[in-house]
Amino acid sequence: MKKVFAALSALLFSTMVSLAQLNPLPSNEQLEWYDMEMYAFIHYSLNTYTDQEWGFGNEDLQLFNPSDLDCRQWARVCKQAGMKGIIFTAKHHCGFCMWPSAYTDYSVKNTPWKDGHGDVVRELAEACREEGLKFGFYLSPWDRNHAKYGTPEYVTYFRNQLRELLTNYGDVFEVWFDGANGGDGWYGGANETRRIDGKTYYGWAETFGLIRELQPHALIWNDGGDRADLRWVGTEAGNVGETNWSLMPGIGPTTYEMLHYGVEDGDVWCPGETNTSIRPGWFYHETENDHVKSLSKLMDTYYKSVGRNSTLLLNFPIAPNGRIHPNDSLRGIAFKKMIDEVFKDNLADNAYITVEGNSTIIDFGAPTSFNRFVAEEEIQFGQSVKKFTLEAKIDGEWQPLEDELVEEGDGLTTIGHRRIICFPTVRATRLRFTINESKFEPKIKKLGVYLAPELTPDIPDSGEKKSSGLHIYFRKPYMMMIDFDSEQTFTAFRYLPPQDTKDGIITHYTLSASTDYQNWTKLASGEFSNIVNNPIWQTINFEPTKVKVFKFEADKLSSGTRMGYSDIEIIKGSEIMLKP
Ligand code: FUL
Repeated sequence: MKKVFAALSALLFSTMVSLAQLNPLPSNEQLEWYDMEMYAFIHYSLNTYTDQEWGFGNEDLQLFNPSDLDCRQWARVCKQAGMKGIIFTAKHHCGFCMWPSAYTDYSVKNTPWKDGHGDVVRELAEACREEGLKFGFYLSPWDRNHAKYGTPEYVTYFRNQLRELLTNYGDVFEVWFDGANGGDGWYGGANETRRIDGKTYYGWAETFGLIRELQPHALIWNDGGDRADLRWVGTEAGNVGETNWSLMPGIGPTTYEMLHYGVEDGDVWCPGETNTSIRPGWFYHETENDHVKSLSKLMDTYYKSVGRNSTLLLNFPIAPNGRIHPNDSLRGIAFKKMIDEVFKDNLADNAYITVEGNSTIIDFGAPTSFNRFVAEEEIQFGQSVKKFTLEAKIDGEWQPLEDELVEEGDGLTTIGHRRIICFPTVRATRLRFTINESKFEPKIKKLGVYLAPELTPDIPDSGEKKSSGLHIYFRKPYMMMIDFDSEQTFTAFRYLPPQDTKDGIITHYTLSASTDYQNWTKLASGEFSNIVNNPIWQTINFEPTKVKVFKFEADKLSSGTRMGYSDIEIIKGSEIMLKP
């Protein structure tokens, strides 16, 4: 009898194991993470004072002396903007530490701010606790300041810093390891290019082990190597695929498709976190003060992240005075108010609901106007739904509804934690939701039907190409020329990289000018930091210069052999006020 029992339990156990393999499940921490829905990124470092996106690693420590640094203001703004936590750039690629690390001199302790006695990480962690927000940090693995970067000694340094952040600042909900490893940097004065293999160099298994030991509830975000708890969604534009599985293969390289859409038969639970900034850049730039994202753009981002089985990690940059700029805080708070307004009244609550086979029919009893549909799966049992349809009964006829935010198809694919479908307002008596395909018996937790107010884009995008009036020609595949009928005085050159491909994006450039096509003056050369992941307008400012012809050379491309561009803009001295 005992033997039979043992055999039966062994069978049961192995069936459970293989079922678990077939249907990986989220951890409790991942379940709590979905429910956070939105949390903030804060980008603040020496870059804030040099107007850069990536510091080189030799920026002057004397620059860090904010007049009015107030982490409580950051926490209050984020809370009012509906954020449930904050992830802070404790160290960005330049290597400058926002806490007084014992392992480097390149930190707040050697700046004039609070005579070197300040600790931004501590002030923020405390402010988060006071406001009831969760706290997390970004620790850049790439360090353009450290002399030993590229050797095993640096990895020890990196882990020592990680230990400091994990042990001195209370509970941490997420640790963010950026995947960027651009190559060149200051590196203690060596001033050279160093390449590492991001998948192996940092010894992720051991590094993750440290986090599991010191902060067992922290989630790990990583896009450079071993699969962690959360994945990047392959873009910084603020959207994940309409098909979005929370699964990934446990090992092996990832492609854009895998990151953006997840992998239906993946064997580990690794949901996508959608990260984007409330402005074009991650760090503060005065020239972007009027380019804070519009309410309609932010709502679009919300539908394409939280509404697609993901969360939204929304960045607020800190201005040089040490506070979130009023343009960003007002927009952030308006964003939260708009979300509340859209979802305040679930029309399904007062409707009569029946189930017929795979269909759920929501009967409103009378013609009712709506334009949003929400469905949620019981995600703790796994993600099941592959395909569904939606129909509205209008004037006695069933009419199909489609997701208006997708470019191809009806967009009615996966559901997961929460799926929001947007469509033009219909006036219907009933709504029919049918699950057509699923991986296993689906469990639906909630259905919602809403009427969102119409939004007029508050910052209209005219779609006008700024380069259309310019005379542009190429001397070589990597050399663009722009000439004018007569000499003119210019102060800035702006480049918008290709928007639909990564081929031909210029990462390093040289800009020269001439008045006679023979004698050239170099105006600037350098790097367009983070341009591949965030392909936004890049501005090159220079002293007012008389120009008949510009020569814009691509010293390095992200990939491909021909420089690409979406748009070019050249600014005359008096046209707009730009920072010198
Ligand atoms: C990128 C970084 O290179 C950017 O500077 C920024 O921190 C963003 C969140 O991740 O990959």
